[in-house]
Amino acid sequence: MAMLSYEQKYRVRGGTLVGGDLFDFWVGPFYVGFFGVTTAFFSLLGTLLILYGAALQGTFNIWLISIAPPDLAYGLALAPIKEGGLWQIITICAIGAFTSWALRQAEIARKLGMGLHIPVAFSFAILAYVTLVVVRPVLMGAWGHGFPYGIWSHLDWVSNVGYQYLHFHYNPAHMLGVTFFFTTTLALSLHASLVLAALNPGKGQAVKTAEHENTFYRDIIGYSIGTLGIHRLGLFAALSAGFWSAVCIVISGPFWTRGWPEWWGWWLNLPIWRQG
Ligand code: UQ2
Repeated sequence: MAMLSYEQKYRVRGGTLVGGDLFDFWVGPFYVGFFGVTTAFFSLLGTLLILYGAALQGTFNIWLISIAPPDLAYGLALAPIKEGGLWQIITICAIGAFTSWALRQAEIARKLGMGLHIPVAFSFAILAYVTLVVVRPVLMGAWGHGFPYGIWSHLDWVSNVGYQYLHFHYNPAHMLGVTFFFTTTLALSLHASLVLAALNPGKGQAVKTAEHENTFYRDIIGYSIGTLGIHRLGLFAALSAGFWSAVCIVISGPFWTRGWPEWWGWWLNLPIWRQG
């Protein structure tokens, strides 16, 4: 892969969290590091185990491959390989790979003297996944509450778990999650279109700068959040989406077992309008 001559100056030594200088090198364009090795190990092992599970299942149709968690009867015990044990090992590989990836991001950020915003942001995605397959199953007492690893089957799982609580859109944390997901798309579309508009003024015209970007929003809504501000807003909205998603599923079951519409009884029962 091509590497520009000036990139050589960013190939600096140090910043490692584990392994010192031992894994402090690159393979082609890729930084390795201790966590590059562990990322590769867990990803490869996890992928091979998924392929083994597909072979056991008897399909290599990408949409239909599914690795199911153990039956609820196994509780929080280890299950036999073909009875959900595969799902348990694949889950360990996934968490190992995701965590290694975050720590590799942290090592590279440290190496370059940058902030740790990228690994912190990625950690919210890891948190959401771990909430689904570890925290909630542990709180509910069985690995069987985890979701199956399959493109089609995980959609069925989401649908079924949603209907278990009658109407998931009445879950207040779900409302916050959805709102933040939409806010994220709104913020990114506003930002991307604004930047592209400033950079593409038309043939022969000079490219516009942040002054024009600010002025556009001041003219149209009387307010500009600023070039740094829009990125702070975007990161906040995106991390909040992941955070509230994790909250909305972890409270469903461990802390609320009835239908979510019923949760709003507290509002209907406020003394100012409650009958009798
Ligand atoms: C902005 C600005 C940018 C931007 C955008 C805005 C110059 C390049 C998109 C406008 C954003 C506003 C007003 C906030 C909107 C609020 C929500 C909740 C979506 O002002 O500064 O920098 O990209």
